[in-house]
Amino acid sequence: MTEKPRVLVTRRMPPAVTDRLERDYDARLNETDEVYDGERLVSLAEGCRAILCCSSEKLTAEVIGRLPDSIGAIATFSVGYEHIDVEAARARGMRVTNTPDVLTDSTADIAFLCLLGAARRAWEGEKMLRDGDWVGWSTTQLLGVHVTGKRLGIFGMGRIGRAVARRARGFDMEVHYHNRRRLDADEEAGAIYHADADEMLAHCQFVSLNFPASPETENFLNAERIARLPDGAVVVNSARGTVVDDDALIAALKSGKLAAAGLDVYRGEPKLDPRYRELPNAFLLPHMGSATVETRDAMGFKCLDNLDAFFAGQEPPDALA
Ligand code: 8YV
Repeated sequence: MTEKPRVLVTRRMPPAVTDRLERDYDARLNETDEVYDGERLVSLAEGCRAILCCSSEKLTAEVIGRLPDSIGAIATFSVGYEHIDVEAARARGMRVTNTPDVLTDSTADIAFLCLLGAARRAWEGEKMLRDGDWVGWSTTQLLGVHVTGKRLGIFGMGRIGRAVARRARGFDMEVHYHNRRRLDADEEAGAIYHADADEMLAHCQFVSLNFPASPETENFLNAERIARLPDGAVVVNSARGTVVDDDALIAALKSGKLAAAGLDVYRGEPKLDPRYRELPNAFLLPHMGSATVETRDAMGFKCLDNLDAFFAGQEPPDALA
């Protein structure tokens, strides 16, 4: 019998994924689910042939450069891969894979939850009720921003952006989008393309950010861009915290320039800027985009499909490098 390949698994996996890992691999599991820094990653990778990581681990060029030669593949349990220096891995002949498609719908659902939660003041309502402060219904209590029929601007019309657009159509929203390339008419499904992101802002009563984090998209939503939005706009970020300038967003939420924001992601997670917690018009979730049983299982299985292909000498289906 051939030996099972040893794989370093950096975070605790869902039970069904752990079962398959233990069946097919000599899995070095993380029972405590602590987040490994570069030092721990390098030492725990000793004797392993692959790493199954999450976006919580930073696989910088420096860390990748120190990994043992035995590491042939890095499979990340995420669609985003800004935490991995893919070029550094490629230079060392390591394969890198991610998990596209399977989290599209759950992430778009959370984007829409953020949109509705922010617009309709869901947190304030729930808090009032749970704190025992609800003295009864009134015509002017917790009035929010009407959603149906409004204009939504989607920045980044990849899989998740398009899934957000499908949900918006169910709310009769007029969908505008900015993307590096214009989509085909069937993919567009009536959405209005803007080649210039800055020009689109003036149309956006709602904004949904759906593009990956990169040095180019750092602080994309800054003070100048927020100033171009109509007064009372609602901003949703389910992409990455770094695409928003926190100072600018917080100032606009405080001044009333923006009616509300719905956020699922933060710079420096899990330590978000503490000022967000003080803002009643910020609807905040703890990075839950892909957090359904079905999606997390599918993400883990996708990592394993990629590793299975790698160890079988085949092309991994979701190869980035
Ligand atoms: C993951 C995500 O849960 O896939 C992504 O890029 O942001 C989330 O869905 C998280 O990154 C775990 O690695």
